[in-house]
Amino acid sequence: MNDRTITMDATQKLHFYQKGTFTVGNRLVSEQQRAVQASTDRSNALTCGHRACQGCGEALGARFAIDAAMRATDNNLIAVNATGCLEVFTTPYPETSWQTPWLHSLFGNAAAVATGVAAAMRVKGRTDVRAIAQGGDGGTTDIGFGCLSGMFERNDDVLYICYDNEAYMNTGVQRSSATPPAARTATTPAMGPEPGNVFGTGKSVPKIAVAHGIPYVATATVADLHDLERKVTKAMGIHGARYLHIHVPCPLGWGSLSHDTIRLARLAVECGLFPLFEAEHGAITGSQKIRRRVPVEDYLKPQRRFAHLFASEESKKRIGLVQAIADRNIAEYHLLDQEGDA
Ligand SMILES: Cc1ncc(C[n+]2csc(CCOP(=O)(O)OP(=O)(O)O)c2C)c(N)n1
Ligand code: SF4
Repeated sequence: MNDRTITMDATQKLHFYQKGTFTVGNRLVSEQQRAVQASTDRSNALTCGHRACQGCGEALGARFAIDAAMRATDNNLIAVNATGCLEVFTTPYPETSWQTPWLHSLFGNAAAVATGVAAAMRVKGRTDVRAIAQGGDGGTTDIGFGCLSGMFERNDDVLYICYDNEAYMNTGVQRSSATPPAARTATTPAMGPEPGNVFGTGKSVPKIAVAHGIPYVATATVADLHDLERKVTKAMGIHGARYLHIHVPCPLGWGSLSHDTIRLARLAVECGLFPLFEAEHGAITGSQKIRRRVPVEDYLKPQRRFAHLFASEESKKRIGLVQAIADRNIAEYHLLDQEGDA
């Protein structure tokens, strides 16, 4: 029986995407469950004409996230953007692709600027106008980390969205503290006995956000835009500090094919390397089960940044270290149901 047959079965739960075929789309689910993009009255936060690379996961993630936030706030939204690809490709002066009030902050202070926006709206009595801050993983997990932690601990009324493409892409693919182990970047070359990014380094900002005890934290992926929209909508229904960390493949930095962006994002989830979870007030409240578990090789192999792992039998042994990380995530976030297939 193939997945198409399964979707015809009234007893089978329909999903926004189908495992096996990797088919994705609104036509598979009921009208009420469809993504904002299926609606002709969508806000279209990020219009065409911007200069992102073909297949840019960040452009896709931002469009869906900000569209969902605009819808949730009845278009009463101000977005603050850290320096990075998203800022550069959407706003080459004097043009802009944004259909919402939008401010460019410094590279490292988007969280603080959005806090100021929220405070200004409060002073003006415009509590209906909500603030969002957004940036790449470099702007979030490295240079903007102090401002972000301050925003969290003060419980400022801001949703911070990190678009995690796992390196500083805008300036030529330098390593960030979100770059995965073994990945080749301009600053972690595939040379020497342990090529690529060093194992045991980096940090999980979603986990650190949970540790701040803020009202809402979630991870999301461009492989499941339906789930991403749901999380943005939920976040905008809450006041106080909120954090959303979206996994966004970058064809240029990852050395992947433009048409593989969604497939890679999905494989990252299905191998366990990018766990999808939600947390409220310091406690994990749920995680999304892996629907069809795959070995990490399936995710690593199509990306040139990991090509050195497949160069020799000796180097292949290091794939086991990456698999161990995925296995730990699967156990920690309970990513498999009892049968091992959700
Ligand atoms: C203080 C400061 N240092 C360095 C830069 C140069 N710079 C601009 S964008 C960028 C990298 C952005 O990386 P990331 O935040 O991961 O976003 P991405 O481009 O990957 O989306 C850097 C280093 C800057 N603008 N300001
Ligand atoms: S370098 Fe990566 S993140 Fe930047 S526009 Fe291109 S695909 Fe998107």
